[in-house]
Amino acid sequence: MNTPAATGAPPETRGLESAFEDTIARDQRVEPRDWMPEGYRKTLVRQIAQHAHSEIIGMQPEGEWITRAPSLRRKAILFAKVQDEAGHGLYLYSAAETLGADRSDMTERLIEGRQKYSSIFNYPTRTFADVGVIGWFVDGAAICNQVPLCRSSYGPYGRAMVRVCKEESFHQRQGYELLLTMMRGTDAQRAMVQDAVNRWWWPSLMMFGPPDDNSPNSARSMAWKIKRHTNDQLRQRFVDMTVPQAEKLGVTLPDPELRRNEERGHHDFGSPDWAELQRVISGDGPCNAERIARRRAAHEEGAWVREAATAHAAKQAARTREGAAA
Ligand code: BYC
Repeated sequence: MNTPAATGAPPETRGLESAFEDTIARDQRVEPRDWMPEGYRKTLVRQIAQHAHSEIIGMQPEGEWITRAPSLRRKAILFAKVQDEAGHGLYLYSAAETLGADRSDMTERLIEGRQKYSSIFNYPTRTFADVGVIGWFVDGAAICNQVPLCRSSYGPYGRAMVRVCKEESFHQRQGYELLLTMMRGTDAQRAMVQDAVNRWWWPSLMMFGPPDDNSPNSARSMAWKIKRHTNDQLRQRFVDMTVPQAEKLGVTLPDPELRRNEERGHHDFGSPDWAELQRVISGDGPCNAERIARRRAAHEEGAWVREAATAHAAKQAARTREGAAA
């Protein structure tokens, strides 16, 4: 157990540490000004930075389709969704800043490959059906993972998740509605949907992370109530939620082992290729290099905006000082 004595906390922080443990035990929120163990702060910065980077990199696979969307309506919807993802990234960077992380440092770490982002965004979007399947699977997986994070023990993270989840629900429904429309279309459109489902199913299951017996961070994060469920529990929830939706849509999920297990009250399913997940996480997925190169270029192209904003802030601060001195 992580009692103050067990963690070997120095005497001067023991009272603080037991107050922190008490907050967690009572299911109350830890706020930025509260004392927290360094491990708790570091775990949160790791997870929140990775989450923020995922939202920002996640704009790329779908963003590529904005100019090619088949109608003005689809273009407007996709534009709005990709903009929402930028917004999610910004709330999350702000949440990480409340823990003392520096935004430009996080960006540097991302483009130097020292901080991770979700494996899912390293796969290519080949057809417009991929846009629908990303909404259905990827945003569906995000909802399963993130709704429990609304109760995360760290206040700013949990509160950011409330708004993010509302928008993710809209994203998921737009994806599913797009696919329903395509399934009512031609044979070629139905084939495009099935092909996209086949390509995105396994990578979507990998979004939940490695299996529980190979997830080094889960136990600690769950004890601190940063994570509320294990990777496998959330993966199961996603499969159970998605199977009836696939039946309604009229597509097959590409897993011969997938079947309802009445005894367990859940679906049994096959195992994703965990070696593939490791490869993608370590930088060797189909689009890792392209995603990072694009992010690096966008960061460099935006340098003048950051410089202008800094110069403007300095001018305003000088004016305020002059006003106060006058
Ligand atoms: N991809 O001990 P584990 C979105 C890493 S945004 C890459 O289980 P943990 C959306 C993991 O970080 C989707 N890396 O870790 C956006 C750890 O490495 P480090 C992002 C992964 O933290 C736009 C190592 O593997 N969502 O949905 O307990 C459009 C061992 O793993 C992955 C979030 O970030 C992966 N799939 O659990 C549409 C949600 N899996 O850091 C949609 C918040 C594992 O020790 N994050 N790793 O070097 C979480 O819930 C957790 O961090 C995870 C991993 C479940 C992802």
